[in-house]
Amino acid sequence: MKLSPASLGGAYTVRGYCALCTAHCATVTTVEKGRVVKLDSDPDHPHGGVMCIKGKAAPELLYHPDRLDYPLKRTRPKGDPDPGWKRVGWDEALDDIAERLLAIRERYGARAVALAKGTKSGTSVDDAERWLGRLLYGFGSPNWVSTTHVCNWHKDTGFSYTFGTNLPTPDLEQSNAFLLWGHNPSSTSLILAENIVAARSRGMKIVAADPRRVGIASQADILLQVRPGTDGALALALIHCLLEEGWYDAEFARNWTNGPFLLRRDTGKLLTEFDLEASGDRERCVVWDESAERPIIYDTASGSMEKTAARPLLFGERSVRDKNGSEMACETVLQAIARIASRYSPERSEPITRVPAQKVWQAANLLAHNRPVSMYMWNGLGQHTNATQTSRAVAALYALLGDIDRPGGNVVFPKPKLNGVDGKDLLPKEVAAQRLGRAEKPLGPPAKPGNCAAYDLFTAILESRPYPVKALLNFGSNGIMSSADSRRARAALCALEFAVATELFMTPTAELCDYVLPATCFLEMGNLSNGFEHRRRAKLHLQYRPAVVLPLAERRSDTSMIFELAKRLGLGERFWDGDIEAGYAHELAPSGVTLDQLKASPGGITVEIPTRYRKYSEADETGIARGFATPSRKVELYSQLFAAHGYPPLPVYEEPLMSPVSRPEIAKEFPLILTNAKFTTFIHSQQRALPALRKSSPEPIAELHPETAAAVGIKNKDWIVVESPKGSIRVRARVTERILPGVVCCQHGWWQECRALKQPGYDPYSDDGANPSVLIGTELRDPVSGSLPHRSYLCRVRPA
Ligand SMILES: Nc1nc2c(c(=O)[nH]1)N[C@H]1C(S)=C(S)[C@@H](COP(=O)(O)OP(=O)(O)OC[C@H]3O[C@@H](n4cnc5c(=O)[nH]c(N)nc54)[C@H](O)[C@@H]3O)O[C@H]1N2
Ligand SMILES: Nc1nc2c(c(=O)[nH]1)N[C@H]1C(S)=C(S)[C@@H](COP(=O)(O)OP(=O)(O)OC[C@H]3O[C@@H](n4cnc5c(=O)[nH]c(N)nc54)[C@H](O)[C@@H]3O)O[C@H]1N2
Ligand code: SF4
Ligand SMILES: [Mo]
Repeated sequence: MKLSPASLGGAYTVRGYCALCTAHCATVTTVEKGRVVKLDSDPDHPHGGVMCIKGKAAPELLYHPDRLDYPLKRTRPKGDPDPGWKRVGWDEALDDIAERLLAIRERYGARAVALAKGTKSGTSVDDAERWLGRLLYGFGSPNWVSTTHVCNWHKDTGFSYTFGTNLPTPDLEQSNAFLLWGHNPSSTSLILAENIVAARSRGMKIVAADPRRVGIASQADILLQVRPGTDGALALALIHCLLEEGWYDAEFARNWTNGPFLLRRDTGKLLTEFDLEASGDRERCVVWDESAERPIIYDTASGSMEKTAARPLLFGERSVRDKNGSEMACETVLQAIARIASRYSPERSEPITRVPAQKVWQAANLLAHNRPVSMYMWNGLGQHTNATQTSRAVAALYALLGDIDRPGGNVVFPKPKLNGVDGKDLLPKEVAAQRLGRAEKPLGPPAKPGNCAAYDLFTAILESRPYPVKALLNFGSNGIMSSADSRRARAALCALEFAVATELFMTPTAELCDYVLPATCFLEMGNLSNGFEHRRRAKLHLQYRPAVVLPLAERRSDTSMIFELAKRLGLGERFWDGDIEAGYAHELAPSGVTLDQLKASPGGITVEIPTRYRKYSEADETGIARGFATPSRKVELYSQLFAAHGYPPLPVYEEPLMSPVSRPEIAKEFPLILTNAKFTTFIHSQQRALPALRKSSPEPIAELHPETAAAVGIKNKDWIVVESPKGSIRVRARVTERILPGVVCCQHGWWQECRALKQPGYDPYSDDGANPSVLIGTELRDPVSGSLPHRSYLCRVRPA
């Protein structure tokens, strides 16, 4: 690697961005005498202006004495208290790893090798993610293990079943109201929080739904403090208000959603042309033309109505004559939604959600009368057994507000065009179909976008179901801590024939592998960034982030490990014979910007592409509006795909599978609702070893309301036991008015010690530990996405 001559001595600064979390804040790093001394925010960058304490603490991460510095090989059996780590050379390690993987492929097939990776939104494995895909799919395995089923699937793929796109970027510069749902960007995504605060200061209103009054939610005009896991009922309550009061966008609903499509009352399925004529097409749907008072056909394939001047009926029941001449009772999709929503009117859902009815009416009124509305949702909705339906209900609510892709709504902003390198095209369809979990979740993460859940991997390892998995490449994922049922995770890792971890630290997961390879942190490696997430201008911004300093000791970047491994696995040609910069040049080719230009522009280059709004209304080559990227080209309030797979096609509320309502007999002993949340100081299971951070959050805590605490004799800062029917942990009580009574909010990720501050580590498996993953099992899952109930389980608390 080449660094600037200044790296040889003196002081210099390097522009880049912090790769620790999803915010990717732009930074200026100062190096003195070859040592990184500080990181500041880069004010001249479209993703600049803010930074958090974690980014500021990055020098401690770079120089931490517990960082892994050399490739290590296990010499003693797994499960042995002493792994017998032996330092080995890079070539020896990589040669042996490649040989073992090829042998396993030879014996069991490529699918017996799985690859797990740290989350994009909270690790710098993000730098390497595209190359990891290329490696795994080039090797021939479909088994890409991620945490998307408890992370972003519900806001992204879940949302796409309604809108044909992942949740787009809120156009906050032009929004008059913002709906924040189960997301706390002040702690977890600073750039977004900054955008919201700026919009608020020019008058934008905020509605938030969160069981806790924290961050932006604490400044909201209306905060809906919802019982965890009942957000679907709350969304339906808001829908009821919009429909009942006529506050929805009727023009948008009529022209751009499938709300006017007719449903058969007998089957609840969409009425199709085939119901009306023997020669009719099952793909063509029917709407009721109010002007002519007759049914007309909507052709899904072309996106056109049989009659251009039709005025589709939005609400109501109609009788149509079927192909046998009998009358068939039908209603519009919107009529059916109105009926479902009326069962959750604010007054009726108050006992379910615990949100006062009057607040729900106020929130609906505020949103409807302060358009355009933009929104964001995330983890608070994604870790429940009903997460998919909740995401559908929130999407339906947003559809009724009509602001998708309008100025001030959530907008699909342009990004520079780059060549994709993630290797998805290398995997044959029939191999992708064998992905673990795909049979049970045909519309879930294993199908779209192509991810396995850790629990399905563990079943394949421990029970050879549906087939054996023998090896794991683990690139910076701490699966022991991030998956539910950490004890089973340990058993599975111990049962593997071969496992490799690339890591910054010796984590509980790395500890169970055969090789542990030392990875660089973001200050020691370069990357090509294709656009930033949260701002319109930043999406157009390309940047080459150089290494600030040379890698310490023998650390290497994941990207360089992948390129080297690829050569040894016979994939050299697909990896530019190991030349990473040739790979970057290939990616950049269509953008009009070269790697040399980027290197000469350290702050990056913004590619000018004009924003287009309401792209759904633009005509396609046939002259018809292109609509949305859904099967019907309409926003799908009714999902035909869901219907075809036996899932409820209309958004419905399902009570969480472990709740006081669904399991009253368990709730007698475990009366409190267990949820969890992230906090500003740490990312998942990381950074507990950094003194600057551990100082501010030394111990694991659980938040609970004064009433909840008093009922069992708990005082603020007491050590308490949090118990579920599955297990227990010990944490400190934080007694706070900010949380809904009856709810206990934990934090996950506590395992690492901080020697400098003499703060202990925590056993991931023990009842005396602090790992909330041992509190929930993996049996109860969302039927579509396989999400687990990290945020709606039952528990009780007592003083320790
Ligand atoms: N500091 C920090 N930043 C991070 C991360 C981190 O670990 N630490 N992780 C990164 C990653 S991978 C992700 S996915 C994002 C996640 O970012 P967020 O979505 O903000 O994650 P959380 O703070 O865990 O959850 C958001 C909110 O959900 C609320 N909540 C809990 N249960 C419920 C519920 O049932 N309903 C509703 N409506 N709300 C509920 C919590 O009170 C919390 O305020 O953050 C990224 N950034
Ligand atoms: N109970 C509970 N469980 C949860 C959640 C929750 O809210 N509650 N949240 C879930 C969510 S949203 C997510 S995304 C997952 C996250 O789960 P994981 O992706 O497993 O995240 P971490 O636990 O932070 O582990 C990431 C590991 O990557 C290492 N690392 C960091 N950067 C690099 C790098 O550049 N290269 C390499 N090789 N290693 C690196 C870190 O040292 C760390 O050990 O957890 C999920 N699990
Ligand atoms: S919010 Fe903090 S950790 Fe995340 S990118 Fe910005 S500075 Fe880094
Ligand atoms: Mo996540």
